[in-house]
Amino acid sequence: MRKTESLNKDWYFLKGDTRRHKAPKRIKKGWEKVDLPHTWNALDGQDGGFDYHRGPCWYYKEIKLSPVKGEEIYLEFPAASLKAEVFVNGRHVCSHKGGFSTFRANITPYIRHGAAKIAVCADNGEAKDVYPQTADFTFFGGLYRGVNLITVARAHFDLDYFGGSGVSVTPVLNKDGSADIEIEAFVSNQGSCSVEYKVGEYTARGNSAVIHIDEPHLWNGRKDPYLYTLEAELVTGGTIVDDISVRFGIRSFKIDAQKGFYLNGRRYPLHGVSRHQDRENMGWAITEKEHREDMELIADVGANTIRLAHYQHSQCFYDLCDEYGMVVWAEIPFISAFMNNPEARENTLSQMKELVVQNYNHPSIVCWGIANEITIGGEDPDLISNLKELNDLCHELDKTRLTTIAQLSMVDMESELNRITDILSYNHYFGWYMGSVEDNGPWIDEFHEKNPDLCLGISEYGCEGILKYHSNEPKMQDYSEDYQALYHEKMLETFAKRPFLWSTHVWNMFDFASDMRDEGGVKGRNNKGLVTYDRKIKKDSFFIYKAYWSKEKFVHLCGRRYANRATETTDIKIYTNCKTVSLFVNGEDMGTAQCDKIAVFENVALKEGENVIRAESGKLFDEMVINKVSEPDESYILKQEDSGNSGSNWFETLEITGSEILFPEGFFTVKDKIGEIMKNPEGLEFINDMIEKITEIANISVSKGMLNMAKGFTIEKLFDMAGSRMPEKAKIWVSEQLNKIEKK
Ligand code: ADA
Repeated sequence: MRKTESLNKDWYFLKGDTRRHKAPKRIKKGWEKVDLPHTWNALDGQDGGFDYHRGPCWYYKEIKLSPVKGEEIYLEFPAASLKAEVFVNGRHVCSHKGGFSTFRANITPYIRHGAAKIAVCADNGEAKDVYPQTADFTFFGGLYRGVNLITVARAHFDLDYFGGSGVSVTPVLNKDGSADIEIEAFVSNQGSCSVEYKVGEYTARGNSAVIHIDEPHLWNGRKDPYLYTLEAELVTGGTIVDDISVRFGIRSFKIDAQKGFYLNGRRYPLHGVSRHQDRENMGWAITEKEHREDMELIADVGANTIRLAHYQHSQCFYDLCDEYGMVVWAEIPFISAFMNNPEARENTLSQMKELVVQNYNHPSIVCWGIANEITIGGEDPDLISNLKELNDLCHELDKTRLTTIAQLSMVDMESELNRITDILSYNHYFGWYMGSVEDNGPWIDEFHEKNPDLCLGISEYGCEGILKYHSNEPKMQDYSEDYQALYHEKMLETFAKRPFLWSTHVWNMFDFASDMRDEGGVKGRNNKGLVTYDRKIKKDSFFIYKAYWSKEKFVHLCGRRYANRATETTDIKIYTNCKTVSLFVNGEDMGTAQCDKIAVFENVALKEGENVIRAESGKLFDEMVINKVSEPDESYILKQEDSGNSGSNWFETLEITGSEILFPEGFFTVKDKIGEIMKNPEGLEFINDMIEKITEIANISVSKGMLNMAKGFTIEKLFDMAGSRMPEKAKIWVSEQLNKIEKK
């Protein structure tokens, strides 16, 4: 019978660039004792500077084994970031590329004298043959999901095929309401063994079998995520030689371009969040406890879908999604920068194969995401063909689910990229990086009108919300908790009016590490979460979602961290899903408001010093203290030097001669496309120079890849994107420089 043991305790770890293809024979000085899960980037991956350790590092452990004849011994790696080389007793056992999927190695032939000296080189260094290489998150290195030892009989449910479980379950819901559970077992060295199955009272046998259930209990999302368990046994002569159990759920879904998502024949509008797997001071080396906490918070906000970005997550988390009834988008890290070489292409395919094979039985998953913002570097024909191959691969491996993609905001509404996958979503940051929050609705409407046959979702949208910043007049890019909340209020209104969207996913449920960032005075972090990186504080924006999504009644006072206010009166905003809410200030009744998710009590008078603010609805209440102070608290405003936006005032020094944008005949103007301007040598020089300036003022990082993509944009369009960050004077300056360059 199969035995699975954790090998997480007592490893030795060596950080540094040693020879990655030669296993160390023994531990020398400099090796550190560690337990798994482990990453070497827990601290340097989150502190900014884009200088976290990337490269090969070694793990080493000796184990005693007394293999019984006829048994096979496997090492199981639920993840090794980003690449791994595994050695046992000095001999190379296997290589793996991809930091997020399970792989196993049969080490039986490598065991010597009842011992295995295991050496694993994990490598998160730069490479051309593994994704991700460019993305807005830290690539934590290490054996961050632990290691297991599996002992099985020679005949066993397969352990070698792309890290899968060895049994695939495909529940088919029939028109008459009954279900056929199609089961397929993959067996190694089967010999005379037969396969027997049990699902509750139902039984079946054979490598392929079907169990018919007359009245199945459906997996019905958040309401009733019912799971069945399939027990599979490998039997010979009345003896069980191997057994596994697999959970599955019976459900149907469909997506309609006009009406959105359906679960089990009923409309089931999907609204939810994206999740990254890292945690403060732990990086990716988290345990079941952290996974559960994350899920509890996601359930608490009332989400019914999760985009598990931007890579394969832990089995533990997909299991939780099944148990909580979350509808899941699963994806591979084919992200941001397309690497045009055969090995990289092969890596997209192998990571996809692993994702699908390893997660096939999870009822929560409804779609496979083939890429995220992958056209940043342009829409290369080889990229399109890579995407199509991935799309076909998903369909070949899985006939029951759909394919999807997260498009870069700028992808043309009529691009062929929108017609590769079955459904699609866009990442939009109107109201943060560009434009204004009001631009989202019209964009969605125009897309829907132009593509009435396409199932559209919004896979990312969000903005930074840093707890220490506050304002009476929240503005885009002020990083305040208040702007973040306001932005999300507007996004929720936008979505409520557009029920044709098949899903919406907030970017992001949690703040996360991105060591290259320097945002709003916080180094190494993306602060777009509804909850802080340590999961300790739910920002105000969390509660507007809860008001829309959750049935659990609550009352939440906004602005509790905006504690010092220098005004005579102040507005008090409450998020709630109760119908009425009453406000008390220092015990005095300020009245009761009817509310539809938001209630605002305007111009509430404050007394000097402490004011106790209390919102009540029935037995529910929330309380906070606001201090009336004489001077505005300067710590609430982001300081220019902390903005990571050093040259914001560069335009002050610019010399302009006119006061408006002109369009002289024969010369370049802001109506010309960047690509056209770049064909002219002087134009090219100017664009390169301007990119640097725009990067500074607009705090947008315009990479070479992005520039490539922007070639089709006019300069006017760039102005639009920069929004308020591009002052009028700067626009005129750009226009005047262009007007000096003659078109040839
Ligand atoms: C992109 C990307 C995300 C995310 C986001 C942001 O859209 O897909 O990984 O980090 O940008 O916050 O800027």
